Amino acid sequence: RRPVVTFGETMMLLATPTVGALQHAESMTVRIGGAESNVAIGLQRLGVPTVWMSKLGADSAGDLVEREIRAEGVTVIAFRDAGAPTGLMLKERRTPTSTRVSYYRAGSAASRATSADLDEHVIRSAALLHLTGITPALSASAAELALHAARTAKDAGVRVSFDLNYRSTLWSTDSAHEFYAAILPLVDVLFAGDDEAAIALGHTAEPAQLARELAGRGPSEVVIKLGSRGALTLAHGEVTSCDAVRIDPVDTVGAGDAFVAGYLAELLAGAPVVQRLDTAVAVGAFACLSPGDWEGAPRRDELHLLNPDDPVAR
Ligand code: KDG
Repeated sequence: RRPVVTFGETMMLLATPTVGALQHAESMTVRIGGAESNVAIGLQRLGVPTVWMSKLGADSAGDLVEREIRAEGVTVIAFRDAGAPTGLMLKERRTPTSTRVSYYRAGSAASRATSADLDEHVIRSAALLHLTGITPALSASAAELALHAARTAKDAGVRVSFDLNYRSTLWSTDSAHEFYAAILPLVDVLFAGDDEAAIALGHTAEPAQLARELAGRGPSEVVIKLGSRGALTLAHGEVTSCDAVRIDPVDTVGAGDAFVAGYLAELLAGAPVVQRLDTAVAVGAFACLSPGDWEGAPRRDELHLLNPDDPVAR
């Protein structure tokens, strides 16, 4: 089977295990996190082969990132840059229900990636190329890389999916707008939170209207993620919506990536839109039920565990 291919930055993730300000934490847990590898791992757990491409520092954090992603069965193609570190992310649980994320990734190895770091052959032979709005926010060369990857896929007849994943701390809305204008005509399936869609369009509107306006810029399928309010898809002019699964979240970071993995797994299996959405919200819910950005991603045979009538698996 042809794999889903993605390119992105994955960081070492240090998280406080207890609630409170970081300066009073006695220890930190060592994990990894990155939107595109979160999606790759989510897909791999659902049985879809994936390739994750990136650039890492020639350091221990890079070894950790590479080992963890490989351990999930994802094929890793990551060049090592001896002149720049692997990015770092801190996660603090300042209150029991809120998480504060800080990045230490300016000048990281991934931010120095250029189009030359792409394996074009791997992209051309993919079932789908998945990109997010984080990569182009890292640097001008990474933005050029993302566009080049999308063009390479498009020219080879490979479908392109793109998650807006807007990060206000990484770039300005002006730079984001400029990039969206360039990439949206190359995108087949677009994912966005309703807040992100509003930023991309420059105004707020009802989710279905946001989807219609985004579809007008190129993508044939637009999926709006609404968190605890569910999700909707606009495809072939038709809107399909879906409720969220009711859960008590432990850690919502990474839920959007898990949602994308669930959606793409069903899309690639040829499932109808309703089923794409149902699996996506279930996989997103799973990600919220474990600490960490991707660790909670389910295997197919675990999806039924969210069913409240069936709480014990024997
Ligand atoms: O989407 C979850 C991500 O926020 C996380 O895993 C790290 O890639 C990341 C980012 O830039 O925030």
